[in-house]
Amino acid sequence: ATAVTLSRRIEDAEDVKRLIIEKLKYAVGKDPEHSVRQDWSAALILAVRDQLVDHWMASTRRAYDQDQKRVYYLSMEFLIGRLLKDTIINLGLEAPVREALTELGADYDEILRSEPDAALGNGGLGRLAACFLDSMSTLGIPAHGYGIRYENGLFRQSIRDGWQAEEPEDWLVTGHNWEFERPEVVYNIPFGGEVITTPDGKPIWHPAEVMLAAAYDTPIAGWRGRHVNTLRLWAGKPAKRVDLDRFNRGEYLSAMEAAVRAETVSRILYPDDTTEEGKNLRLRQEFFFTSASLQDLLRRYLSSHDDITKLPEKVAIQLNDTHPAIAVAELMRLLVDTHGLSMEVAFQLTRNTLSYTNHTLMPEALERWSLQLFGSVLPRHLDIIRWIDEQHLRTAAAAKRTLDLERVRIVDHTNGQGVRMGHLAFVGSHRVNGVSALHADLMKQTVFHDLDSLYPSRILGVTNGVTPRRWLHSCNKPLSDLLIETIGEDWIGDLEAIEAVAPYAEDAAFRERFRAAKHENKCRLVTEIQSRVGIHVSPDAMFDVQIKRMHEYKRQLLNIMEAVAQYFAIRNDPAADWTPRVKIFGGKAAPGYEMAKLIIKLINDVARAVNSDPVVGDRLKIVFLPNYNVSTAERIIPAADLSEQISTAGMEASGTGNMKLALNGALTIGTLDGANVEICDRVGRDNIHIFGLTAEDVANYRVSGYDSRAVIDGNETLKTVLDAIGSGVFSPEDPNRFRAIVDRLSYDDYFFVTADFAAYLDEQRKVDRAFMDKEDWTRRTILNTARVGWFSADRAIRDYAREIWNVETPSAEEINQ
Ligand code: 26Q
Repeated sequence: ATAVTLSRRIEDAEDVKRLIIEKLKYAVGKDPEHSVRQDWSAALILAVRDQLVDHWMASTRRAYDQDQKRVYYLSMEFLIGRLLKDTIINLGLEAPVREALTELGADYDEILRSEPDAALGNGGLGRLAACFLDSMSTLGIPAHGYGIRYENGLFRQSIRDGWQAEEPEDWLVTGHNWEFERPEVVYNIPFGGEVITTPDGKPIWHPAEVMLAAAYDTPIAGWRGRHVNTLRLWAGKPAKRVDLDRFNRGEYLSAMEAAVRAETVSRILYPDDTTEEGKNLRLRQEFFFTSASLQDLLRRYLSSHDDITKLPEKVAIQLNDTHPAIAVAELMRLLVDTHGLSMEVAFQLTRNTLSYTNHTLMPEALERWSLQLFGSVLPRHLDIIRWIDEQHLRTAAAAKRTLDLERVRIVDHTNGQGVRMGHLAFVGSHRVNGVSALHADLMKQTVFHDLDSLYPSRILGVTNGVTPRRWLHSCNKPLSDLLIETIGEDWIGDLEAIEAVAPYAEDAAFRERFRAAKHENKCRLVTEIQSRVGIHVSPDAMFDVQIKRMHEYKRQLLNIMEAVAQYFAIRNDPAADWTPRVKIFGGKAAPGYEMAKLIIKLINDVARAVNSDPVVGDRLKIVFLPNYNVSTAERIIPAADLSEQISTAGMEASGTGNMKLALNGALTIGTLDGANVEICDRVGRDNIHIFGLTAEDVANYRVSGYDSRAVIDGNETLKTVLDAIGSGVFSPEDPNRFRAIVDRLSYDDYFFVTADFAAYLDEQRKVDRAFMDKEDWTRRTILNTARVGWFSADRAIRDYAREIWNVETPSAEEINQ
């Protein structure tokens, strides 16, 4: 072969200029003179992408040459957000790129803002997958993310007259310049039909329909860009585009039917609707991407290994929640039907290869498919699952204990009837993890109690983490610069090194600069609030932030009720010494979740009254920022003073916004829920504002009963707030608008909003007083930044690598050299 050495290495801004112009001309097809922002953006992304390719290929070659164990992260969601800025920073190219663009007459920041925000996820679970990709690349673990290339990601939210409205998000229309289409990588995905057993007893699946999964790859660079992994997303394609016979008969639409059906599978992301009934399309989506991913990784394994029974030594597959849990049956099917193994051997291999992360305990959120639906879409898999269930049942029966066998079965035979995907994932995995210490504990006590007793030590906790690259270094330049100047830059690749800044909490000059960084971020957000929602807020007020999906258990309602109480208090005594606050909300409600949408309306109705009341002025402002997504998070988090983490104890599996906000120097007001518990342990009880019921209190109340009526009657403030909301004080044009909310709290306060109301208000007043003491507040925020280094996604990935995947990771020193 001819050895051709191509190099596009960048040494300086001149190189960047040359490469951008080259892309502009030969890839985008534009003359710089006539290029618009979109052209510059495409050219820059393509030029930066080129920089990844050599590292990418070297990473792949290394994994092959050294026969390294590979990690596959299967997730229905990857909430990536924008890639350009982080990639440029990871590669250390920010200075030359900025200079080059300036010289070319293009605006770097404007180009960054024009990149679409890839919202291929709902919230925490999807963003965690994205942070983990970053960390696996940073740690040099040979890994693939596998997911779906949704044509439409999470809907775009707008606020019309205070109500949420949804529009489709077309992130692909401007072209996704990061990805490489892989037309040669396609797999058959069968659906439906029936299983017929041959005379010699071999079951053969005759699917009714076969479609294709086509691969699209996005390179993912970690810190310093040395190792590059692949995010491989699957798009649905028809086996044949048009039915020519039909077309020739003039049946143009029906000639396309199969194509439309196949493409539908990757058309749209389900907006997390935990109460929604399972849908046929959702099951098809789950099987589609899981099957394609397993076929792909088996092909890769077999291309350099001939003994399939050694699979678990070279492959670890992580299931991000139950969404890809069908992998248990699909891997069995491929091993048995395609590779000729026995069921027994196939099951051993499957279990030793798979592991499962659970992200929720809420019973209504646990996936379960009716036997009817499951059998009609995946008949062969239903047979395999029944076989696994039989084996599992034998283990359970042999384990002498007094177990209700019906409750541990994968296939539920009681009146509910159906396949329990959590049980399937549990039984088919060698490790099952929760996402915080408390959550892992509650898994053992509640939904997985019986399975835990059958398979002790299978459950473990791996507390979530966030990538410090995106969530501090890149999104918060003022603070990152200050940290680098003060303690160096080791923390970027080894976040626990940020602890070195703790002593500076006692240094008045440093505190002044820490405050200045926060102030700069707040001023930027003030401008954004003004331009996006037309509300003027003061950067000197406390920025009190609750940003997350809208859900009753997250209790945005408790937060806005506190605002109402505070509003009335201010009106009663405007001259008192109030701590000025801006309450900032952001979050989407699932389109079918009426209560969550009503709470958005309530926030906006209260905001309207408060913000326009001249008596109140700067003492209280309420802002709902529409279309909360990764990019807006990157601007809000650095500007936050107070982080609201106020879920009903026992219901938030971990939370990750709590980590991002503390890292960026916000104090937390929160319940002892999810990872808040561990944040409290690390920052210290004096540096966090904890209130309310514990998970244990909540569990006890659920047994003994809780009387919210009595609590409301015993608390004047609470009564006043609820009366006002329920009687239309904030909705005079429709006085009954919020009746349903007040009724819910009065008769069936499932999320204990009324129970925690008084404690929450007390703690908020302590926060007010604490904020007034500027020096002490800053001291405590510095200690938060300094002490949350453990919540790095790098640490979480090291835990997975060691305790679940059995793969090596480099030491922190090796990362930083
Ligand atoms: C299920 C069935 C049908 C349609 C949609 C879904 C669905 C989709 C998304 C169910 C759940 C989700 C997302 C869950 C999620 O984001 N959980 C969060 O995961 C974070 C990462 O571990 C935790 O920090 C949060 O506490 C947890 O709520």
